[in-house]
Amino acid sequence: MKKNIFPENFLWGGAVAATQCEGAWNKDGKGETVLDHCTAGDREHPRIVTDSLESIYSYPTHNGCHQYERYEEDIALFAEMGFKTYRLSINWARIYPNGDDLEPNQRGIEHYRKLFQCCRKYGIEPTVTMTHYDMPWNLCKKYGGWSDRRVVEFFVRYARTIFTEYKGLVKRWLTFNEINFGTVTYGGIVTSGIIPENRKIVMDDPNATPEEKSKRFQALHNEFVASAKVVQLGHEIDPENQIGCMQCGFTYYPLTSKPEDILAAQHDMEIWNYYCMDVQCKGKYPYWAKRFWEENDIRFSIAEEDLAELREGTVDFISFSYYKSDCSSEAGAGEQNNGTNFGIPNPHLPQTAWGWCIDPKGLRYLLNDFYARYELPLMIVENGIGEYEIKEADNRIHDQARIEYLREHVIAIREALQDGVPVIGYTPWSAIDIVSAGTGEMKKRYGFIYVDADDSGNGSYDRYRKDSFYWYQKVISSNGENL
Ligand code: BGP
Repeated sequence: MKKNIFPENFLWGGAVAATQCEGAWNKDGKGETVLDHCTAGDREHPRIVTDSLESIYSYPTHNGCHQYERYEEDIALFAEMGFKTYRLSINWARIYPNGDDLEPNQRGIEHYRKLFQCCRKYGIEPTVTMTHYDMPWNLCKKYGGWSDRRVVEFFVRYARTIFTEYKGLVKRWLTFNEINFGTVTYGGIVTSGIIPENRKIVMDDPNATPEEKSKRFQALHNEFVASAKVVQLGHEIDPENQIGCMQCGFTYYPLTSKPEDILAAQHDMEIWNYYCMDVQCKGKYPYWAKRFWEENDIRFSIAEEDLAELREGTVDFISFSYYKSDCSSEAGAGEQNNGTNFGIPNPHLPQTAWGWCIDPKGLRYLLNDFYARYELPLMIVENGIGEYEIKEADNRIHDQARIEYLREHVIAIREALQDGVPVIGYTPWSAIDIVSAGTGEMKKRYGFIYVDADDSGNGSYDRYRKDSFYWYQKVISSNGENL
């Protein structure tokens, strides 16, 4: 019989983000975050950024799935599934409500302490994202988000607080969620904290001015410096800390075998993946960056001491999300981008209801590609399928599409392990139904656990095990043998 390829200590689990699951958006001293100020949206009505909170009070992001109050129940369910790890995030604005406060909010600190203790009680190791689309709104308004260098020190202060408070409870950390996706994209606000001029959240604006682009790349540079400082600080405070970067894993294939398309795909891989990963994993900007900045009129300042800081603060491992792959062509994504997709759909692949190409082989490809380049352990911290789902009269939820999607991706991970890639864990998105980051909808469901809630906040918010819950339980108990 073939030996099981998954290592014994493989980290099976599930993932969420605070702003999407907690709710309690104005409770216990929490400050407002960037996502609190994003309306819900869909293809016809994209999300926008607004100053007003009242008009969007009932939007799903403010409610999440009520995990702030119901975390004990949720963690018990995760334990029932057999989770070894739970990937969640600390909401920055619960600890430093305005971002630039001198003292942290004790009630926020205590909340996460109890939550982590609860995980530990069930033998679940928390994997904690330090910031996942939750920049305090005050920092966006007052400082222009990460484009202001002072924010680096605010983040370091926040990191010091959480490393110190949760020493011994949390040992695996991720710095910035999808740093490449949220900041490089010119219209993005969620990671950069830069409020776009027109308040529209588009993914990639071909009309962005050199000033706008420069601001984004300055913000990204400041995040890199913050990440490098925080990695060093985390190691000082507890040498057992393992600190990783978190990247949106983009797989780009050439649309055709035309050399121009091949170069376009290579270019996309470089900009969207390696630009951020090189800095965080190798401690330096990629060799082609200078030409890229020059040709795109991107100008920003790199302080004298930054380069040394980047060299010293490289990460211990790589984590990334993987949902789909796209194609690149000489002509660019153009109209097909439509503000909702990011690249050209692959004619050989099926798509989800939201138009994302389903491509398990692309995960094996990316795992090999990242490992060949960086030789660091890899963790897939998001992977899943958004679906419209219904709870049947007998309270069952038959999410067969999810089971198939995840099964094929677990097979891809197994292949990569056989290839020799050190994959350390897998936390599908999402552990439980939560609000979509992209659209702000509750009806785009990803979880193993169904939450009885709709987009207007109606429903009991009670939890129900989906078919995928029982499937994943078997996968974990057999350590990936029984798929
Ligand atoms: C990633 C984010 C998550 C998450 C997921 C699914 O980009 O890190 O926060 O939500 O995508 O995307 P969506 O919620 O838009 O379907």
